[in-house]
Amino acid sequence: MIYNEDFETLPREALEALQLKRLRQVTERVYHTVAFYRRAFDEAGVKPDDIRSLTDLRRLPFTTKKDLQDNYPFGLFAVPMSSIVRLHASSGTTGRATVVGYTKRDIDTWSELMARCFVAASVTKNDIIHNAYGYGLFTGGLGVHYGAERLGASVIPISGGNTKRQIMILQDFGPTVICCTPSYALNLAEQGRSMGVDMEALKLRVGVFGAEPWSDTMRQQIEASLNITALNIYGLSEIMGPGVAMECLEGREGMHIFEDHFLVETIDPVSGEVLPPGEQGELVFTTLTKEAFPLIRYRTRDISRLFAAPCRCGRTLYRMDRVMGRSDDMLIIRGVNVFPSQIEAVLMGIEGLEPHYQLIVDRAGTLDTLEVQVEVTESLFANADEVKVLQRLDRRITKDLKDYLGITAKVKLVEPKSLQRSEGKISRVIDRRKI
Ligand code: DLL
Repeated sequence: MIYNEDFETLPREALEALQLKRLRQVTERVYHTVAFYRRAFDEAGVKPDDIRSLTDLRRLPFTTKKDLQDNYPFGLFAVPMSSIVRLHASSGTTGRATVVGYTKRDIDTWSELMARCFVAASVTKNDIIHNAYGYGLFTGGLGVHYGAERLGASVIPISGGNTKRQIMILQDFGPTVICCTPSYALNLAEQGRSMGVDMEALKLRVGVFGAEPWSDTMRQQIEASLNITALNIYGLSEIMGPGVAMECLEGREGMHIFEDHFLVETIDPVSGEVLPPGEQGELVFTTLTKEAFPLIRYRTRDISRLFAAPCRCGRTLYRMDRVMGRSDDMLIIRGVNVFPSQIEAVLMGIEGLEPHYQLIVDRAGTLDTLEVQVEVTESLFANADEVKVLQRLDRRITKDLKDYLGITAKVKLVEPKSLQRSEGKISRVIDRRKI
């Protein structure tokens, strides 16, 4: 099912013509309304008129998180405050929050794109949506909420936290769709089970999960524990919030990017060189229609790759692969680059382990060390009076991490339910080197 057939299935040529028209408009506008862009374009020796084709995009300078921080809070807004109807912010892990603003039309566009996401997930106005993304400055809660309302579905604005109450509502209100972070979905399933609730018997049929990296194996775990189809949704506050890209039920291989509103590139994170589709690199977005807070070539730090192949759903929009991680989350363990999601994939491939793990990075002298803490299953734990079983498992994990990723890690098997559970975005890495 497709929400906006006209735009989601545009032939590529027509789509590219629309993108160029919009790109020219946005560059013209930011040059004349945002001092930061005028300066940046001037320094790069490029004028809005120089943008004659989509490849001319490469002549424009990148915008980075630091640029946003330097212009905190409203310095990059392209409209007066009187036209702003909503502010959101993302806290980030370092430095100042990033503040983003929306005009009425921006909220309208966002609602439509979120409605597109729901329809891609087969959601209709007859569905009841349990929205456990946090409401507040985080874009997840309200972004999803407006999209659900646009579609005409019934929304339960439960927000994050208070897991016991969430489980009660899942039973009593019978929602058919759940939206939250994948780590929180697992947490809900687990707590429900421990309360004696048959989580597979709930009315839920589909989940729209995002806001943090997750693996395909984790998808299978969620699908099995809640008896649903789990789909991936991507977005970031700077570009809009949730709904920049969404997986479709038919394809389930990568998320369609709403390219009529966002121009996407992948670049080599070191050289900044633009990469062809299929090659892994950092995602860079240019907003084509945003009024309040347009961004030109924003470097997301998210590592992924683009798929140009047509999808059986009929959408002509390119897809992006699941995000491997952020370039700033990449761990370098004794010279080997590794993302937490790759470690997750190895762990999830081993029987006897729960999808709950934590990575602890430290330094011994000049060497970085990695400890992988992972929970073992209840059944294994109950029978584990034989120390041998645990030892064997420990050796297997150590070997697989070495064989598949080339990293040497110390493995620590921990009791079921002993690691901290997520109520929103989970943090997998504890970096003791900074302390
Ligand atoms: O997380 C927006 C969102 C809300 C997306 C709800 C999806 C669902 P921020 O807080 O600004 O916005 O964080 C954005 O989260 O740059 C990625 O690193 C990460 N991220 C978002 N979606 C995914 C995903 C929201 N599906 C940052 N897979 C992004 C992996 C994701 N990482």
